[in-house]
Amino acid sequence: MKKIGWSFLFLGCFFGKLPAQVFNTMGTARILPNDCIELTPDERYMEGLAYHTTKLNLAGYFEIEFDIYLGDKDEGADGITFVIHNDPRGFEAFGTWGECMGYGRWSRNYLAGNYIAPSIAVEFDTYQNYRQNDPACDHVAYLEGGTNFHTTYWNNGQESFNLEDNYLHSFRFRWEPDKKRITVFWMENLSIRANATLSMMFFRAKPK
Ligand SMILES: [Ca+2]
Ligand SMILES: [Ca+2]
Repeated sequence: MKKIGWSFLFLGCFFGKLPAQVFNTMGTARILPNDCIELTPDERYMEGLAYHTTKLNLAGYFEIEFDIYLGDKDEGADGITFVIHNDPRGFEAFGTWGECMGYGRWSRNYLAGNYIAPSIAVEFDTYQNYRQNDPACDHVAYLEGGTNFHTTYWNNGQESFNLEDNYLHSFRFRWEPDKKRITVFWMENLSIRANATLSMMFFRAKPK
């Protein structure tokens, strides 16, 4: 499959002020003056990451909310990932570009190259890649351990589901520590409910 697009394109718009020092950025990511972060420009083979510098306490309940914009080109690629990790590289951690969306690695069984782990992630995928078991439609999926390979996905029940519809989309991520349960809302629709199964190492991580 020929790559036709760029690594990922994302504008996360936050309510309230977005001071630049709250985020560590890498690659092409940049803080915009309108409380948004542009992860990549509309160009091919770009990769950008932005990390919030406040560490999460996984012993407590939390929700994280922001808006996502994936452009207006249905043929675009590849999408973005929302990642929570305890990778020893900290704010320097990054994954592979292209179909790995700055998070994962080329093959789930090949532990080489760049990937973020231990970690959990949600992908907003706009391009079908057979190696990652993607469906033909755009989709939202839950990921773990630095691989984009997934066996389930959410497309709002629409085979024509399209994330690049030129709209801002609300995203809400809920963490319930007692159940180790992740819940994801896309435009207030329940899109993912998953139990984090991977890496007790990750969940043993001491919050700071
Ligand atoms: Ca699309
Ligand atoms: Ca994909």
